[in-house]
Amino acid sequence: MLNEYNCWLQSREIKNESGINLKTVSTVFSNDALIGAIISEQAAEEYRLGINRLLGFSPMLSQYKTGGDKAAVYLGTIKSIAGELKQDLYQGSLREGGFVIKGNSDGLFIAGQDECGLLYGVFRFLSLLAQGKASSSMDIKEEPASPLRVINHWDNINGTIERGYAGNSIFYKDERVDFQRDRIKDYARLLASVGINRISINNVNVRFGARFLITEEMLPKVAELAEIFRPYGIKLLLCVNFNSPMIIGKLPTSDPTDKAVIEWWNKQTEIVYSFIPDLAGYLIKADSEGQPGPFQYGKNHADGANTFARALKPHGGVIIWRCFVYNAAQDWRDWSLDRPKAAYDNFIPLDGQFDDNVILQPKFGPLDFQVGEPVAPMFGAFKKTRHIMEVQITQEYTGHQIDLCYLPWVWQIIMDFNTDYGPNSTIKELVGPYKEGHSFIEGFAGVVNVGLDNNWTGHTLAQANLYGYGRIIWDPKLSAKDIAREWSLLSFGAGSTGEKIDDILMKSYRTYEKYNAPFGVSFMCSPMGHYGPHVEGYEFSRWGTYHRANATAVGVDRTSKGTGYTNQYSPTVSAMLENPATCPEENILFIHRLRYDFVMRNGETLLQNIYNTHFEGYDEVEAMIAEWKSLEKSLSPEVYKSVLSRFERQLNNAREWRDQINTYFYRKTGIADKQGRKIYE
Ligand code: GCW
Repeated sequence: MLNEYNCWLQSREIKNESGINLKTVSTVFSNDALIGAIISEQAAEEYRLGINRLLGFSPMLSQYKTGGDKAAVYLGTIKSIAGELKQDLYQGSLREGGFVIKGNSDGLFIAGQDECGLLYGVFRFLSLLAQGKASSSMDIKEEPASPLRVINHWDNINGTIERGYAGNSIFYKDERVDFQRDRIKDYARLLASVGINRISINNVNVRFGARFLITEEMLPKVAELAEIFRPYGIKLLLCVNFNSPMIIGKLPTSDPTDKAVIEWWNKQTEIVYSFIPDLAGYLIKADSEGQPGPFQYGKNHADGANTFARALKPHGGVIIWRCFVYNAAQDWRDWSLDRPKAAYDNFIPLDGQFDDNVILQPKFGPLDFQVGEPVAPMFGAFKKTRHIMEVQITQEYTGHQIDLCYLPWVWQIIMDFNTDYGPNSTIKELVGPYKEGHSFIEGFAGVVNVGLDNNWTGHTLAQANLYGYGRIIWDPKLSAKDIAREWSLLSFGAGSTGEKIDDILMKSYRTYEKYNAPFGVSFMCSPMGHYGPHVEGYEFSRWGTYHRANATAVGVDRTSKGTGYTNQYSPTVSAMLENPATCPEENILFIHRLRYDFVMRNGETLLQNIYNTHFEGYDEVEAMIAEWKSLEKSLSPEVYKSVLSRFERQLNNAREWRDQINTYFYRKTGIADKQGRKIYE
């Protein structure tokens, strides 16, 4: 039965049906690189732990010696195994982190392109073994699609987490870095097992004591964290405050073009690297929602980013620069401003002006992680700028890990989105190493959903979102269904329980979407908290998130006749979105302002579809609860009850959404539900 803490790395005494004797292992490492040696050692240790977890015995590991005893399994790099054992596992070169798993009459070889590749190869092998898919004739070659596979923490130094729904921070407590070593190590293992290789450990809103994480006083503790993550091939990123030269350095300005400011960043960065020589770099939220940035000095974001880039360059570091830059003090009276246009308008004109160690990080959608948002237009449009895509694993707008919402579902839709800038320009085809003149997306950053809760994610089934994030960015061709199946097999084992659970997962996104704000119209959620409905909660606010419903129509016209947002896409995508008959219906109110009597593809009016989806959404939650109840006997009481109690809260939430949305539109229109279902006055 599931031990929630162990997530997808369960202890499970399975039968070894692989046909391989997994007991004797030779390590074939070349110990030339220090960090590489640490990672290879960890890979071997993970093999030992993993076999113990799954088969209940501890294999014998020994260093390979020429002429020594034959082993059953060999762990090394492709190069070291070719050199020592004359096994030609792969000619050519895989990407960093790639690996080969190959069985032949000489044994089973798990070989990385590099040491991280070995580590990932070991984890893949263990995963396949646990899924009953390992065999003595395996022949697998893999390499990650995304070079940068990043986790972002929005953890605050006081231990709280911005948009965190699974307890307090695993990194901080009482204004300081404070953590349980074992817990962090277990976390690093979970992340490495799905291929994560970068982690930012503090909130992008860098406030209070967190502003001093880059000082000599706080760096020793940060360096301890780096040391725990290092053997797992995970490098740290630190979020910095743009005004640090003033806050820490007591300079009169933080103007990124000022000589003293440039000098200050160079010096401070040297200090940072003296504590953490392999720091991946900095991450910054500038000119965004109250955070300082270059605009306050009349400078643009290339001026800002390049100053950081030059300070980091001598150390091999990068600056990851968020594109969530928009005017957060808008006037609802003004229909001409359109927040979703902001990121493109601010950054596309700067394409080509960023140094080669600047990586931009736009959110996947143009607004803010809403249900039913289209993919942002800058993807496919950048040609000379390194960039990654930001998604939320934490469920800020998707139910706070109270409601079940399986996110790989929507990530698959994102991956399949065709930017249509020539052939091979779907998002999943664009994921890959940066190349000038191409729009390759170098990876992803996921705002993570973990905290100190014993099961890490609050909702036990939300573990599938963390797992799925790692898997889909490693291989964007994986489907949401494949990932759900893998995850449930690893978590619950073979059999109908896991199958039923992945079935529930697969329905959950659409169900959530049905009772939420209709058809991509967005931001009908409660202000600040973002859980539950408040239809006009943001309607007269300063945030630029309006739906503008009146008695006849709802939505914002973002076509070329409206705000012109659709002009930011390639001509074919723009044309597809502009036409209500071809615009995806889940995004239709994001792009169009439609009358309630607009007829949708199923022949029903928009209004009737709003009613239908909201009734259905609630009913589907009820059905999921019944399915969950049918699993009681096959689950531990702890897991069964905690998930059930969340489902019960979800049902209440769905009820509020259903009734408030339906009543709102009924009051606006005076038109009743065709099917006569209960809509409150
Ligand atoms: O959606 C908003 C969130 C903020 C968050 C911001 C961002 C970290 O409500 O909590 O701040 O996005 O992405 O910067």
